[in-house]
Amino acid sequence: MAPPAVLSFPPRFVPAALISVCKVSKEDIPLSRFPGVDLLELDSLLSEEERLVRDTVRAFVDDKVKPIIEECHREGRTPLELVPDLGALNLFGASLSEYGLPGLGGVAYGLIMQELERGDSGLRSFVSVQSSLVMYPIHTFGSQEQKDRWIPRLATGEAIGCFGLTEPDFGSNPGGMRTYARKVGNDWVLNGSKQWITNGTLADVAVVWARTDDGVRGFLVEKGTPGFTSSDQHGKFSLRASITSELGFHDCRIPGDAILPGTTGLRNALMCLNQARYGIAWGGVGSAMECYYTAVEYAKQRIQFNGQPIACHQMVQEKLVWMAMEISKGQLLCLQLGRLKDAGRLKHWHISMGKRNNVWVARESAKLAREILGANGIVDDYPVIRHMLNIESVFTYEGTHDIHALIIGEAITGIPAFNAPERHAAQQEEEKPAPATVGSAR
Ligand code: TGC
Ligand code: FAD
Repeated sequence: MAPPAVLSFPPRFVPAALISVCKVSKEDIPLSRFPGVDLLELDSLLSEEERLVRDTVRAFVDDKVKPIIEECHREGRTPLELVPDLGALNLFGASLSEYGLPGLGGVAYGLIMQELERGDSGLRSFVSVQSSLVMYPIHTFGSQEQKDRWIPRLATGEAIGCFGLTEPDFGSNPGGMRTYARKVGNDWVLNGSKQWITNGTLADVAVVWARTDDGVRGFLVEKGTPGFTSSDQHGKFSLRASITSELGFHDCRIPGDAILPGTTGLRNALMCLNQARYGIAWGGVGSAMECYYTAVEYAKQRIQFNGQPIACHQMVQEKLVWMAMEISKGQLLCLQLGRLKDAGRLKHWHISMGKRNNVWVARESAKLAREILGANGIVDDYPVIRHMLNIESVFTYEGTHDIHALIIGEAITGIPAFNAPERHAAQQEEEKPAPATVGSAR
């Protein structure tokens, strides 16, 4: 059924009441084609291939993601029905070139992340984890057998992976990890736990980082291995369309060849993070673009005082301008990161600049857009509140905003400022609060 002309603007701006009056179901309304946010004609700096990749993923997000994502977020469910399409579009491991993968350059890869995160940060996470944190380490540090076994299945989405670095007591400081892999005969025996692991319960294979007698090494642990448990973490108000899990290893025996042979220390895990953080820098722009676009359209249509749209007020315009300016700067930053990556000159602290700045821009943009939408800013008829909640996870994971400040600070000064001076055990004992005496409280 062709929708009435009044419904020709993007569906998210059609009030639910209007839909029921016109007897048009949400599915019947033509899906919008996001026009992009490009105040500086940055499109002219992209190659034809880069634009094609971006536009393909943009259309995929409009056609397949947007119609279901609010429901997934409400239900706290990963949109697994999208996985075959993501695989068919070659969005898993898109920067690899073996096994029939497209071997895209850094900018094209980044644009994929931008568009996916415009849809939902959890969806971008799914693809980031699969590509940067599972396929990348298997490809870079794995044996030929490991690559042949996993890369083709991960590329199609037939297999799902997860990345276990964070532990309950070691988030920003993964170097303190307690998970231990002990060599027993030809096998390895793992003990420990990981927390906050994206896709942990879904994963067919977990890339697990563990301490050994020879330093930190990476291991592939397959679903169903005795002694390997996983359970979902509940109560999340953020990234609800993405599963987050705990992993447990209880005398978990894995074969000797489950080690990623090319891993030699924590730096290999951090190399994986570089790939994922690079994608997040672009993803932040995508999230901010969606919030900005929603706010502009809303402000032009929402009438208050004298029949005027709220966009006519200086204070509203200032908010929109802040978003537009910061998005434009974020886009330029990403583009330069991508060009440096392709030239082999990208440093890890460059990536920190991108992750830190652009996720902050997305966070601030979500807040401003929510203000502009007034009460409508808190309901999921519009994507803003979902992005606002999601970005809290993104602000924290893959290195918190402040950890990235310290990474950049170390690059500038040459002085690492992560560690406060160590406190002695006696000092810690002294600082413990005195036990409360029964009946002493007044
Ligand atoms: P530090 O002594 O500084 O470094 C240890 C070794 O690693 C080298 N290195 C790096 N190598 C490659 N890339 C980097 N970014 C690197 N940073 C450091 C370093 O040169 C050293 O090498 P070597 O050969 O001398 O041993 O390590 P540290 O223990 O002091 O920690 C440094 C710190 C705090 C920056 C780091 O640990 C850190 O980045 N912490 C944040 C933790 C984090 O980001 N976790 C993310 C978990 S995964 C996740 O969140 C997935 S979310 C889902 C999604 O992505 O969508
Ligand atoms: P903490 O390290 O305890 O930090 C708490 C606060 O202290 C932060 O504000 C931090 O900036 C500050 N702080 C800590 N140290 C310093 C310092 N030296 N100087 C100044 N400030 C400091 N991990 C994985 O391994 N795999 C995954 O797939 C994964 N997915 C995730 C998905 C979600 C939804 C979330 C929320 C997290 C995920 N994580 C994952 C974990 C994530 O990487 C960690 O949460 C993150 O590294 C921060 O660790 P933490 O939460 O323990 O915070």
